[in-house]
Amino acid sequence: MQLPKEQIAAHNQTSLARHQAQYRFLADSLTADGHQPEQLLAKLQAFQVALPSWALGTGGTRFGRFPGGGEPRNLEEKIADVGLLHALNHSSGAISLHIPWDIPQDAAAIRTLAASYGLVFDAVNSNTFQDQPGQPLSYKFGSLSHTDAGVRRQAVAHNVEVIRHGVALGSKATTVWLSDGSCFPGQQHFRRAFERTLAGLAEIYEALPPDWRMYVEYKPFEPNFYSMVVQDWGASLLYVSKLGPKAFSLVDLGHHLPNANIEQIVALLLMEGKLGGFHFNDSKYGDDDLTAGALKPYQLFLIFKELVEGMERNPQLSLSWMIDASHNVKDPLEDLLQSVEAIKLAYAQALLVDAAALHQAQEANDVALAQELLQRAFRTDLRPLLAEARLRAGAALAPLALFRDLGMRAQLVRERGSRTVATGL
Ligand SMILES: [Mn+2]
Repeated sequence: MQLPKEQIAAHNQTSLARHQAQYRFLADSLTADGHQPEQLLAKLQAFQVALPSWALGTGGTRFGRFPGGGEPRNLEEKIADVGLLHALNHSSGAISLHIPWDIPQDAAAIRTLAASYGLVFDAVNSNTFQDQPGQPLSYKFGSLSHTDAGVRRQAVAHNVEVIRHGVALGSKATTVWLSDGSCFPGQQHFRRAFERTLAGLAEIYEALPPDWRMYVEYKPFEPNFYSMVVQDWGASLLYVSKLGPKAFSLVDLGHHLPNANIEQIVALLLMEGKLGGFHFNDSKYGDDDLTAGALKPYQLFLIFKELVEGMERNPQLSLSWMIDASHNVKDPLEDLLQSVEAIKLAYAQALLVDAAALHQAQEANDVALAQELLQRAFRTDLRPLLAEARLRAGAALAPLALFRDLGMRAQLVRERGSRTVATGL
């Protein structure tokens, strides 16, 4: 479903006067504080967050799944959904595919279709956490870390095939998340499992084209509940340091134990030049099932404060931004609009931090001032700035309201049916 620009413009007209008043007020106060609203707008317009092909349908838990209707039935419809979101917010100009759920039959046609929505392909993702129909060997006891060399070869070959699909689509990175690990003490020898995993990753690394990167994602538990072969940022950093300059750690916000200081992890990975990408989501207990910013917007801001510092220190820094979430009760498209908004808001707020003053406060051990400086930025309502960036890009002032006012979900249900189920988790 293509969203005509006139429809967006007509909807924007209904709230334009109110927006302009709010934006003028904000721009004046930002200017008075020494900020440059035009520069902030340019940075916001350039910031794009990739959407994963598996987040366009309703997810589920092992207890059940409650699809909402109108879900994309194939890759073409997934691209159409991301295209729709990008038309609404002009911030989701990339899609990240999951192989084998989304193997393109005709890569050139898929590229052309994506381009018609203004989309490019972000990192491709492999899957050795499930067995696929017809697959000769099982991943029940692991993939790259498996005791059987045949299983390890099969897992390497799959990852190499994922890279091949990515090359055909114009992607430049592959993300490897391994579910390998053990459920019980004694089940797996930690060191041998690490060494086998490293050997497998090295073979995949060898298959990377020269301008490609590999992201190694970590997770402390699930589906294995005693140990994971890439359990935390330390393990990920070990692997990517040993692999070489094209390997980087990937931080998924939901892949930490409760209360982990993720912003500190981000700062240190940046220091080492080994932060490659991000999977955004929010989490209270485990994994990645809440909308980014839904629960801990201050943490998201603190993470972005480190990212902004890293980007300013190294303007060549190239990071992959992606949402990785599952939606059990919300409309997936509405949820993704909310996620992108929360991510960009945290980014914009982080851009307001007075880094020089914070540095001084830190060196002087002025703890109260350091907190003031951070919270002054965090408590600034920058929503009109985000809306202005969208307006200037031809997108919607209020993406979620437009999605609802035009009855887009109902249209999708009419087009695709009420019992469609998207491939994914
Ligand atoms: Mn992830």
